[in-house]
Amino acid sequence: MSTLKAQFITLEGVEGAGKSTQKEALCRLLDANGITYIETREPGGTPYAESIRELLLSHADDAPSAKTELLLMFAARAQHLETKILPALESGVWVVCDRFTDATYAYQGGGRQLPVDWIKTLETLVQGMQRPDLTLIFDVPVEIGLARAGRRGALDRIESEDIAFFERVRAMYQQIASQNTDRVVTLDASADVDTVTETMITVLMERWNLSCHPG
Ligand code: Z5A
Repeated sequence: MSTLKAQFITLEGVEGAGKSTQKEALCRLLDANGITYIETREPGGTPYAESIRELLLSHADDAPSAKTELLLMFAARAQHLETKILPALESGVWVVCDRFTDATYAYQGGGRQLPVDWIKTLETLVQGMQRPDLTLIFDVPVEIGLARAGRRGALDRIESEDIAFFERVRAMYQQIASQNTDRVVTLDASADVDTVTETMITVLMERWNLSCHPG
């Protein structure tokens, strides 16, 4: 059993980077080490925030403006953070979250090209000083990620953006990684699933001094 304080872990990357696939392996590592955790995602994670997710990702005739999209991301986040993430961390339960505020910097800041200062202001309003303890960015060339994501079927509203949008998203993730080296670890997600998993597990076992390998 780990004696670390409950960790807030986020997974990030462009479409089809393999976050969901690798999240399962990460959770197996936590299980093997007797760590109590919850899995969650953004936008969403609570019933109310999942309703906002539905609004954000569905195709509608009157699609939200970029500013509306940004505000809805943070509205969902405020609810998620206050009612689920913080209570878990405060009770000693780790949180594994598929996307968080780095996705807002990447998609609304990079993809939509909204001012980063707006995002910083909303981040402070909604989160105060709360930040993830560890962020894993799964980095993959956009064409590879989109091809993987496309195999899953119909694309949602944001997935339907063009290549240039996702190139800006990826570039912003790379910038975030270079500016937050204590918090962010970038993994090459273009390799096969097992190779990415093994690299990730090695990084995590070293970081938290874990002894039990899930395999
Ligand atoms: N969004 C935003 O704009 N702003 C925000 O603040 C937040 C989010 C929080 C929903 O995110 C959308 O919200 C997202 C960003 C935006 N939009 N878009 N577009 P999401 O995380 O729910 O949805 P997603 O990014 O579309 O997830 P995804 O496509 O499912 O990606 P993934 O989880 O990284 O991939 P995966 O499901 O693990 O894998 C996809 C497929 O590839 C699957 O068939 C796997 O078997 C396969 N795969 C995975 N890894 C590999 C490797 N290594 N090799 C080969 N094949 C692989």
